[in-house]
Amino acid sequence: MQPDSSPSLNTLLITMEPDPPSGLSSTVDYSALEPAAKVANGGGYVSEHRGRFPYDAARSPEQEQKIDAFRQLLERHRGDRQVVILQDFPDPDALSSAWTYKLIAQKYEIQCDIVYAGTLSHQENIALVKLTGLPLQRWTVQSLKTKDLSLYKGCVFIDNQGTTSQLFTSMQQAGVPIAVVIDHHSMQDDMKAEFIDIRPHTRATATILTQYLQSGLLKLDNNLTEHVKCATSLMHGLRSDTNRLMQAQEEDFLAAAYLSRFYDAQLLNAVLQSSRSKQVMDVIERSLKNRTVHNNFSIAGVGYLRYDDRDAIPQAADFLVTEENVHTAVVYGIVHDEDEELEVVVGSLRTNKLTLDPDEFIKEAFGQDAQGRFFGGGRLQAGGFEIPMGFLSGFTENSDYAKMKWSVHDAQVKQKLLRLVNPEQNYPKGVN
Ligand SMILES: [Mn+2]
Repeated sequence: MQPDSSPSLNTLLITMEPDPPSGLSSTVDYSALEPAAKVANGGGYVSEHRGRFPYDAARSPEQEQKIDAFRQLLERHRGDRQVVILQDFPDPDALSSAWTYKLIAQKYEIQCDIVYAGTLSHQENIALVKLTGLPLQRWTVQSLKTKDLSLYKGCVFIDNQGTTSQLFTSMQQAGVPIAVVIDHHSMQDDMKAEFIDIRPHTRATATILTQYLQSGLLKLDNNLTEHVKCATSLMHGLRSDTNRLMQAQEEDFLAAAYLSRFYDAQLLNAVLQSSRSKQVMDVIERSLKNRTVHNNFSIAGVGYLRYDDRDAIPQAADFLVTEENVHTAVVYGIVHDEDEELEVVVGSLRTNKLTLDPDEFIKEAFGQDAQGRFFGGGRLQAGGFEIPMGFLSGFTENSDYAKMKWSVHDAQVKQKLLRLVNPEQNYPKGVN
């Protein structure tokens, strides 16, 4: 779900080419089926239905305005080159939405490079990128020094607001203006961008991008392999951010219904069939062993893990939250990258408790850094955090020292979480 990404794609054994799409005939004239009917919907507004698919979402005037503003933005930037920045560990929702943005922008002769700075670590994400040929580049902060950022007339944030990307600061420093932000996480910082579409109540960014497609910004064509693969990735993104559609709302189902005309079910199946690596299984095992349950919260520290296995953390949290009498799971560990001398405490939260807001919970638990930026945040039922280790950072061969370092961080994270989980225990009632 949340974070994920690496070029270790060679670990993938599957190299199937999907069959050519056998979708519905694109010659069906829906306007003939539904002649210019004025359809009122539950939202209380009336929309013109001529020429739309019968199950097409009726758009509110606000949505229409957004789409118009977006169209104008694309028009203004005709011929530009833009960089689309994903979170350091991009998930299927981010990957597929960015690809869709790129294809839409292409129609306006805007050339986009989709980049991320971290790792593709979830097996499904690696499979998705490999099997669909999703155009993606990894830019490390170091490699940025060799890039000419002045080529880019704007940067674009999709499924994130820059707070989860190491590239954000470099873009700011290079003076690349923020052209577009499309996201469904709660508003993070006060962002200044030319076009912003942030919908915290929408379950998936893929739903937003699918609505753009439905509005006619780009007509998907069953005969184009790239379109079929992109629709398949959107279906995957949408499913993955809605817990296989179990948390989907009407707009997500409508988006999925639209995508069902174009996606390749066999290809999606191949992506979903990808299996977990041994390392991921080991992290899940550690999370099971180390978990402690307080007030229906399951909390597990998993110690050190390699940067490439970072996505094992949300997967372990997904698993822990399935235990009886547990409504919320938090799993965290120290992620290290030996080559880049990087160490960071990474954690994931999953909850089934409707009254628990992961964004609020994480912000409250860990607070802000010296610059006033939160260590994490979330969306419905899921959240994540990353805490830099500062002076204590740096991988060491000395195992006693490493153990000591882990226990300090483990205790600190636990203490912060338990303050919220067991408030009474931590704030004893006054003597009077
Ligand atoms: Mn998302």
